[in-house]
Amino acid sequence: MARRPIRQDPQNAEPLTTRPALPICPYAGPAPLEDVSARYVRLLADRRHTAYGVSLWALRVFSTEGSPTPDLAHRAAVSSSDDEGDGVPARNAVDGDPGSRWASGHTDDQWLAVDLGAEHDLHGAVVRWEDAFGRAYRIEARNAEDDAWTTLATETDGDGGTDRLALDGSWRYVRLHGVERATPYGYSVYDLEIR
Ligand SMILES: [Ca+2]
Repeated sequence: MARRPIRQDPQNAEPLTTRPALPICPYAGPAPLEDVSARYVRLLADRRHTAYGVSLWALRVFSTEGSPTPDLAHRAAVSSSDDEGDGVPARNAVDGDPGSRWASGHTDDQWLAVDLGAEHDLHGAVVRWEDAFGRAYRIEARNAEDDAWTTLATETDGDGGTDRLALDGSWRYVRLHGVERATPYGYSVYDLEIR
C-alpha cells in the first residue's frame, strides 16, 4: 500500500480530500480519503452554507486496518458460568472500565458469553487478563441459543497480559471458554473486546 509519510505537524497539514459545498444535510455520508497513514486529521470548512458557522453532528475517521469495527462487546448483554463474587460480575468484562474485572469460579471449565444483538462480521478479540489468567482457552461463537458452539480461536499456552486473537465469520453470540487456569483462582478478565 502506498503511504505518505506520517505528518506530525497539525498546523501544516495538506488536505486529504475536498468536497464541494453540500446542501444542509446531517447525514452527508463518507468522503473517501486517499490511502494514507496519518496521525492528525482536520476538517477545514472554507465556506459556510448559511450565515451561521458550520455545525457537525459527528466526524468519524475509519481505518481499513487495525481495528476495522468498533468493540461490539461493549455493554453487550453478557452471561457467565459462575462468578467468584458479587464484586466481580460478568458485566465488568464489557463495561469499558479498564479497572473493573470479571472473575470466574475456581474451576477450569468456566465461560463468559456476550450477545452482540445480531450477527456481525468479526475480525478479532482482545482479552485483557488480570493476574489470574487463562493458560488455555477458546473463543467460540454461534448464531442461535440452541446451536452448538463453533471454535474460532484457540490459545493453548497463554502467558496472560493482553491477548489478541483473530476471528472470522459472521456471528451473534461469542464466548470466552476457559480450558485450563494458570493459577488456583478462576479466570479474571478486565476487558473482553470483540471487533
Ligand atoms: Ca472492565
